[in-house]
Amino acid sequence: MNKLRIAIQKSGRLSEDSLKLLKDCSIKFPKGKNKLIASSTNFPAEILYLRDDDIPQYIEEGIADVGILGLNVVQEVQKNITINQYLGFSRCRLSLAVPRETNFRDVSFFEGKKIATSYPFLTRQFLEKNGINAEIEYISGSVEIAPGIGLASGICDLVSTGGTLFSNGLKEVATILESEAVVVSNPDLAEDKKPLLNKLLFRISSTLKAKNYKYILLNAPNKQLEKIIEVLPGMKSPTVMPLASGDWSSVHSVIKENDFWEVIDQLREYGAQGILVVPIEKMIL
Ligand code: PRT
Ligand code: ZN
Repeated sequence: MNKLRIAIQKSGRLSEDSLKLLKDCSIKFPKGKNKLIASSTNFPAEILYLRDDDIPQYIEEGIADVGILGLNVVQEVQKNITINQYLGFSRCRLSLAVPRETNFRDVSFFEGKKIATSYPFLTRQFLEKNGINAEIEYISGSVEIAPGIGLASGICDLVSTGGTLFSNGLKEVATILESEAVVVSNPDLAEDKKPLLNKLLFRISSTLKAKNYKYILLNAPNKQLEKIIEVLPGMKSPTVMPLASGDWSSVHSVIKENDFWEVIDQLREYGAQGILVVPIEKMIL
C-alpha cells in the first residue's frame, strides 16, 4: 500500500510544533537526528525532514504529498499547492520597516527607494497594489542590517516580537501579511493517498478543536439548574446527574477556552460550586 509522504521542517522554528502535532495525531516514527526520511510505525506515512523553503516545490512535484510550513513561504513561492488547514502556531507577520528616525507618513515614502527583502514577490505585490515604484534588493538573510550598511532605505521581513527590528534601530511601518503555520498538500494527489490525507486532516482538526475547548464539571443547586444550563450549552446539551444527597446536581459540559472566565463568573453568580475545568485531548464532533 502507498504511504503518505509528510514533509516537515528539519530544524528551525516550525520543527518542534510540527513534531508535536504529529504526535498529538498519534503518528509515531523513530527519532534520528540526522535522518532525512523516517517511516511511521503505526500510520502508513513517511516523514521527510526538509528545509522549509523546499517543501512547496517537493509537494508540487509530487515527491512529498503533504507538508507543514509558514503561510509566508506558501504565499511567496506561488506553487500549485492547496492550503488545507491553518494551525495557529509560528505566528508572525511580514512587515515593512524603516530606520527609527525616518519621518514616515505613509507607504508613498518608498517611492523610488530601495527595499531589501527575502520576500520579493509579496513585497512587489504590496507595492504594486499601492501604486508605488520601488527597487527590490533580494537578500536571503540578515535583512535587518541592510539600512544600517546603506544597502536600502527600508526592509520587508518577518517580525514576531519586534526585538530584532528594535535592536537594529528600525521601526515597523506597514504589515503585508499575517502568517502562521499551515498544512499544504498536492492538489492532484493519487487516488489511493486521498483517504490517508483525509485521515490525517481529520486527526489534525480534532486535535486543534480540543485545544480550543475545556471540559467543565460542577455542582449546581437544583433551583438554579435552568440558569446554569443556559450558560453551558455543551456539544449537544450538558449532562446533568443528581448528587447522592441534597438538592444538588452534577453538571458536565464543554466550554470554549475564549469564553472561559466569563462563563465561570456567571456560574459562580448562580451558585455553582466545586467547579473543575480539565483539558480535552481530542474532540470529535
Ligand atoms: O533552515 P530553514 O530554511 O528550514 O529555516 P529558516 O531559517 O528559513 O526558517 P526559520 O526556522 O527561521 O522560520 C521558519 C518559519 O517560522 C518562518 O517561515 C515563519 O513562518 C515562522 N516564523 C515565526 C518566523 C518568525 N516567527 C521570526 N521571528 N521566521 C523568522 N523569524 C525571524 C525574522 O526573520 C527576524 O530575523 O526572527 C526575526 C524577528 O523576530 P523578532 O521576534 O525579533 O521580531
Ligand atoms: Zn527557510
